[in-house]
Amino acid sequence: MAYQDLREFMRKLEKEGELKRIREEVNPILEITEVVQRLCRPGARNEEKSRLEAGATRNVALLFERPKGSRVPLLINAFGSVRRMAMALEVNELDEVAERIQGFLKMDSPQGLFDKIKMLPKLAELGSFFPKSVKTGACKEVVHQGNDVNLFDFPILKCWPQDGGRFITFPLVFTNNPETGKRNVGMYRMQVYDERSTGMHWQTQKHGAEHFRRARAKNPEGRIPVAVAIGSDPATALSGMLPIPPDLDEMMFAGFLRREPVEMVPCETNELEVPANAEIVLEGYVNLSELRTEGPFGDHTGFYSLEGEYPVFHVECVTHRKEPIYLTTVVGPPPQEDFYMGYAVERVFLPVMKMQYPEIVDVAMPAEGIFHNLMIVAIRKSYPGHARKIMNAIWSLGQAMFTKVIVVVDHDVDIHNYNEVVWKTLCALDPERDVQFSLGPVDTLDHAARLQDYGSKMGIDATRKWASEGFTRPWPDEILMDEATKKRVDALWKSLALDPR
Ligand SMILES: Cc1cc2nc3c(=O)[nH]c(=O)nc-3n(C[C@H](O)[C@H](O)[C@H](O)COP(=O)(O)O)c2cc1C
Ligand SMILES: [Mn+2]
Repeated sequence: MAYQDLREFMRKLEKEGELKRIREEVNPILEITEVVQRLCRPGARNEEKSRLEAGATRNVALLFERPKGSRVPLLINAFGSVRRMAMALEVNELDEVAERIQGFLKMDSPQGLFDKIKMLPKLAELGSFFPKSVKTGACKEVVHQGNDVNLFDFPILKCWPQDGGRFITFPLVFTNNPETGKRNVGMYRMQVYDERSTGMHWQTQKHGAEHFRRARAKNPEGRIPVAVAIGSDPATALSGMLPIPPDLDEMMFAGFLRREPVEMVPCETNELEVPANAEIVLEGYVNLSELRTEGPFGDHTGFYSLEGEYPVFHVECVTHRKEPIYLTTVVGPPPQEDFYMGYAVERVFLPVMKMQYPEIVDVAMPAEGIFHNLMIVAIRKSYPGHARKIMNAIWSLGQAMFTKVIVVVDHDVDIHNYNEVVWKTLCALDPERDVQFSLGPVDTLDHAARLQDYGSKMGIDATRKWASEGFTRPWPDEILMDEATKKRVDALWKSLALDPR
């Protein structure tokens, strides 16, 4: 059974020792961030065990029961470890989700009748994940309209000292494509300007921004309806960050992840639908002619993203559950909670990449690469120029287009061992020959790019070079001891008395 809502996930976290309640009053202005920092940094996957052994504070989810200035409790770091991400998706290992996706991808275009019949149960299963419209739901337990709406009822964080204000950091932003009517859901931060308006940080290449541009092209003076859900069952809450193609409904994907359809309820004041189990819903609109300065904001690059001009969301109605829980997260110097979300995306979508490019053996995105700055790719190289072909493929693959540096290595490099990657990459490199530059769209948050949203990328071909690529010298073998010698030393080992006693 899927988690029915955020509370059920919270109870599970608490039962498993993965959540701690904070009864002290703590200020959502900066203080909560600082508490979270002391739990989750440094705390990269590999370090976790040694930190625990050293008696470091445990990286757990936190429920602040008394955030200063609000009656609403605040949940943070709920997804801030590989274990909690796996719990959120109800698997033991994230690879299990990847295997399920692979199962569906394999059922491509069956030829014979029997193949078609064999596929039916899978297709029916897929159909059973479609979101389901229901009349009403828990998110409607309390309704505030008009002057009754006050965003400051909620313990919205000011995360870092130079932030331009308080930011809603874990929203699901709902819009419909003005041309196709198809739904999009994205996680885009929202700077609170006053009781009833916020920024809408739709980065240029994201689907929400595309909806805005298409609607504006039709009617520059008009507005589009927008709804925001905060806090839902974990798969639904996470679906807003998934890099899936435009017009593919994130709510369908959430249904697939939780193996149960997401129940959707109509908004009170516009035609959009939101998850029935949401803790808090904001309904309103964005004027197509209005932009306002947004930021600065301490971002996941570990630097402040600069001020920019973004659309404004006007809130007309707030609905919430009785005693709602405010779900949020902090981004900042890596690794933070969003690293684990990104890591789950990397693992879950690997089969999709492999399906399109079967030569890809594995990919790794180190936390310090902030998702878009560095991707290490291992390939089974089978023709000259293959590494460069994969770079170009990645630069044209959905949000992987943002990847600033791609390092392509041979299939026998353990790309999750960054020491090995550095060693073998540098050894395989003739820099002038093996580095390739390209121009294209870059992440809006890249502050080093020559222009916002546009800049250069670098690919490093760190594979073994072939004669067919013009490399005429012999390529040396990697040094490895032979098995017979290893066995003989195994037999000798004890008598050498070299192990610590
Ligand atoms: C915590 C967090 C905050 C994010 N904030 C933003 C943001 O402010 N603006 C943005 O465009 N993307 C942001 N993203 C990334 C988007 O959620 C992600 O690119 C998503 O795929 C966008 O959905 P879309 O493809 O439907 O546009 C954020 C991601 C996370 C995990
Ligand atoms: Mn989308």
